[in-house]
Amino acid sequence: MLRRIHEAIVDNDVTYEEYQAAKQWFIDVGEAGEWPLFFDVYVEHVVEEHNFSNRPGSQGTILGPFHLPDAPVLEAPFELPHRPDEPGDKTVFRGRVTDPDGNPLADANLDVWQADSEGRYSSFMPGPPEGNLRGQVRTDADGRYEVRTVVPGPYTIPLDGPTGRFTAAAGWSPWRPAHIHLIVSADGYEPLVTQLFIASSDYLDSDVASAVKPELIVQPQPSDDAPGWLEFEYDFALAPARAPAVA
Ligand code: MBD
Ligand code: FE
Repeated sequence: MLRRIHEAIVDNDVTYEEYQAAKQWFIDVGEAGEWPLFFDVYVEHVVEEHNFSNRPGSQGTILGPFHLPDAPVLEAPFELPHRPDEPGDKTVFRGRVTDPDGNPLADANLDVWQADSEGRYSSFMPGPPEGNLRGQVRTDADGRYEVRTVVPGPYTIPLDGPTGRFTAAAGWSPWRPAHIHLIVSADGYEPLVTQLFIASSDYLDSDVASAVKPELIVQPQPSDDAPGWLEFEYDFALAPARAPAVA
């Protein structure tokens, strides 16, 4: 890291003024508590691509800064906790968790979290109550799962902080397209950290976090048997664990 910084200073003829401005910007990122945001938006996708490009099974993408462990494990009807008047289009998604050959994984866990229809994550932004739109579900004996929720809205990084100022200075869009986060895990398999992107969302081609993959785009459609609901399907295939668990 230091070698790259030293090279950049020489290559770009960095002045003392620029050095002091850069130093202050780094200090500002820390004081604003934006290092998790900055790293996950601008760095994590390369780590993900570099480490997992040859992994069998479903595509993953970045974790991001808004996961919280210990979300409640849901019982049927597997509805993510939400406000009584939760805004947004109701949607149900379902599918199977399998190994790379399509064999079902029973009792796999899907840890699901997402922004509300206005792009706000509970516990990180004012608006939604603690625990909103966060929960875990388990697959049944056939590896099937189901989740009821609302379609999230696109998310923008805070515009008034150092990460937002950096983004504006570069002339980049600060938006992420609407997405649902998941960590899919099962004993003996690599956990799959991924996101599902809503096909009708803006910003699919300009994600500030560079985390969209075509395989991860889903298209919620009006449900035939549940009027007023959208629905979509998604199957997850997990790669076998790289090393046996240490006793
Ligand atoms: C998000 O919602 C997100 O998923 C990532 C990766 C970075 C910033 C905000
Ligand atoms: Fe997110």
